[in-house]
Amino acid sequence: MEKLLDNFDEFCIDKNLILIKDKVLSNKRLSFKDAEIIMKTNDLNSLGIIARYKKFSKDGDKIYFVVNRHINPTNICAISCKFCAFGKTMKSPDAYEMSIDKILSLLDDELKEIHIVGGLHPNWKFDKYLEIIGEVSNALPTAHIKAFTAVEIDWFSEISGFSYQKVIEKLMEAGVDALPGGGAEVFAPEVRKKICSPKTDGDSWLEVHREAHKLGLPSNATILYGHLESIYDVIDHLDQLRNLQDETNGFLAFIPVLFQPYNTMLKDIKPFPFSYDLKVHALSRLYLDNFPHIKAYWITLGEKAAQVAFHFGVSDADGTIVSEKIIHDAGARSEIGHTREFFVRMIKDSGYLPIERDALYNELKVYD
Ligand code: V47
Repeated sequence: MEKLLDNFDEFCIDKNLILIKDKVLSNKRLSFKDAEIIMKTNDLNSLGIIARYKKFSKDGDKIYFVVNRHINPTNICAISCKFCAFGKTMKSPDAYEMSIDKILSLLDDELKEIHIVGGLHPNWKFDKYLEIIGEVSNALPTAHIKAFTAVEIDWFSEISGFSYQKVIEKLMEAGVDALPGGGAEVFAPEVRKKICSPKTDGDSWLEVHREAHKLGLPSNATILYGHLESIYDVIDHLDQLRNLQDETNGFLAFIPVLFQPYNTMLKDIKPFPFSYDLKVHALSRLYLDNFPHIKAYWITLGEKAAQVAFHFGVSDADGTIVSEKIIHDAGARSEIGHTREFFVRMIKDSGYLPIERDALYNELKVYD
């Protein structure tokens, strides 16, 4: 593995990256200033090699994926975020609510992870959400349930009058095994105000995850990037997550989520260059040295770009997903319906070893 960095000082074009490489080689933590160098470099080749070295030092050539399914029980949402095309008002002709029977009809025995998130329904009680989890858990005890973002948990706390702790305990009793990473967006308050002013603030998002980790419930974290944020907002976001992980060690994966503008109130934002996606993924791997995994969310990146991201520090390809509404309502063009075999091939063709996992990263099958 060390060979990856042989002759680095000679072939790298941006000599500022030598300092980053030396720190990574000697396992020293990157500073805010180092992160700034990474986000400003144009030497993508050299950056990719450093991020790949860091990924290899954690899990060698393994890239994980899961046979999973996303379920969004309702798109009716009490708040309206400018970046979101999914949430609808009760009166919208596109509003929907799934019955429990409908939700159960989406399950099958192959699934190892059920990812459940949705709108903040103005009329549903907390008990309704607990019922959904209980029914899914009973129907498919062999799958892990990864459900409800910190924003939803904050909402459940508001509508039930329970503390975050009590809400999370009840969700765990009902069958939740992990929290997804959504709702983090960008913690920087001035950007948050512009893209999702009514939403749970960054401190509350972090507090929900702190509580979950204290209770032994693992979680993921995300950043929504590619809209109004600066590189300093990205670094600050990662810094806050790294600090929380130092405290709790409860995060499993970090997922950069590329903003999709269509049908949103931010539709005029110009796309960022692909180099920015690669830098965000590489920085995530290098800066979040205490996070086990960085995920390439192929739904937003697209399948081909996700394969490139495997060479920029990524160790997880998410999974089959089956049906996706939140990002496709905003124009994502990734295909749905990919099979287990698709992921095996996608990972192998990139030169990595496919590992099928469950939601908690237990290895289920090695495809060598
Ligand atoms: O937080 C909403 C994002 C997120 C848009 O934990 C948008 O394993 C892009 O949380 N363009 C939810 N993104 C997605 C999410 C997630 C996804 C995959 C895996 C995991 C995990 C979690 O969707 C929201 C928000 O950032 N989102 N609208 C949009 N227009």
